[in-house]
Amino acid sequence: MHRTALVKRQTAETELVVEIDLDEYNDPLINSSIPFFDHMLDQLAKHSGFALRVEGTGDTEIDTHHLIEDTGIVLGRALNQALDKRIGIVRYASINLVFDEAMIRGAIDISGRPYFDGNLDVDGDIEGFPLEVLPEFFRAFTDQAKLTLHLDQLKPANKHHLAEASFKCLAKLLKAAVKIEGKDIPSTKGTLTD
Ligand SMILES: [Mn+2]
Repeated sequence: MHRTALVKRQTAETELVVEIDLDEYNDPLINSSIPFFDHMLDQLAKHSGFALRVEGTGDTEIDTHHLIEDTGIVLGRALNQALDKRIGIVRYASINLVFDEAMIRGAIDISGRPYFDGNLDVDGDIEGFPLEVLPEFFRAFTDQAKLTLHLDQLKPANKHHLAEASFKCLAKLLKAAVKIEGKDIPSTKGTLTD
């Protein structure tokens, strides 16, 4: 049985739909209304191997911050829902992800405990994608997905490469950590959701 979820969220600021299948890959269906963010979400879909649909609209005439952060919330909810009780998952993964001069050291624990830590250089803006939303996106995502994520930038990097390496790193971490390798919940506590 495939692990899937469909999550919708509407507020006065944004409206989002995320659909995910952890056990099947399809061409990504991404339309966040922010082109560079679409490029990032395409990376997330492609390199995680998940079937992913993200549709978003919002008050981007004010700032793209709301929509990008809220996408993290809804993506996190969808992942949490698809993982259900997290039975049999690998749980942990770590990787150094390089993109030319950019290098991100990432580690994940699908632990049930929301935690994000990282030292990403957040100066600057790429076509309506302010880099300062990167940690906001990852924090919103980990809060809702109930997992621990560390993304550390090891070297100075071009902004586009840095953002893209971060999303690719998250994708590869998720791909490895959600794989099923057993039949029980990989925790001596007996739960990864509480
Ligand atoms: Mn690119």
